[in-house]
Amino acid sequence: MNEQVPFAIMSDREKYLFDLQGFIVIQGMLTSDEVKALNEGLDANHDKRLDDGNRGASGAMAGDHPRGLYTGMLTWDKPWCQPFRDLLTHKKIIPYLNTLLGRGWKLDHNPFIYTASKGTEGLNLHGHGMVNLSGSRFYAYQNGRMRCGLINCQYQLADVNPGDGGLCVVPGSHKTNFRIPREIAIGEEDQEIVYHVPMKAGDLVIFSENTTHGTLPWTADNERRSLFYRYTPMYLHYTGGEYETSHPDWVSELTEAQQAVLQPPYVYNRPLVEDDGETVVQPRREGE
Ligand SMILES: O=C(O)CCC(=O)C(=O)O
Repeated sequence: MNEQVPFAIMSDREKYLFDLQGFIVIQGMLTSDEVKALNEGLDANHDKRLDDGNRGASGAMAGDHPRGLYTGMLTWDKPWCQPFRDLLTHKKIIPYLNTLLGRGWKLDHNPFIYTASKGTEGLNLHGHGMVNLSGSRFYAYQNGRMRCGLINCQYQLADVNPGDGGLCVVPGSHKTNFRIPREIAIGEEDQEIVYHVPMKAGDLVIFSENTTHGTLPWTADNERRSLFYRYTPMYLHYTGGEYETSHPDWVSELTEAQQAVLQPPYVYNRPLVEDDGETVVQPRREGE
């Protein structure tokens, strides 16, 4: 049994499921007001849609047109940026990140949204378990702790019903030792091992980047709206591009915890976000 604490923690059930599957779904992570504010922000910025094309979807993953991509939400005009800024260190996500990444983690790169309409192409399955010795994309359990490289937090802003398409995963594949065969990756063989993840608006799925995952073509009449925040341990930067070491002016509008997770990768004397949302600066303790 978990001890009673005044803030949320990752429960024993959730730890078991993540260790077993390489992903977990947290139902009702966001309130309907939070989902509404995020959707209103997206609606008000519809003109910023980009095509996320040429990702090589083949076989059963192919479709008629590319999915939509939005980035830069943290700097959209006010008030539209605010609900996206609030998610950076949402009080409910902190304990999951502390448990899976260790104390001291950071946003890896700009949050982004994938949208899809009926007929939108998918994406071949990728993420290769433990095939390569990689410090950036891994899953390990050691000394009583789970640890990952890049972690995906995908919030749904619209329902994803069974058969709609969108995110699919191969449960347990974060521990596999063999590369996924192409015929499985393109959805043509052995699809009973692939799990489509149905969710309601406001639900969250957390998965390790080394859990084999991909996208099924979108078949529903309603728009897919999936919002990604991707985090890494404090010592790691996964997705390319220059890292800003001096923060732009708008960062001073953020809370201490939000600013802490926009810091570049480093370890020593780093501000750490505790489970209760407080930020502490201290040298890393041995064993963490
Ligand atoms: O559609 C999804 O949820 C998965 C997307 C993905 O794996 C990717 O863009 O690399």
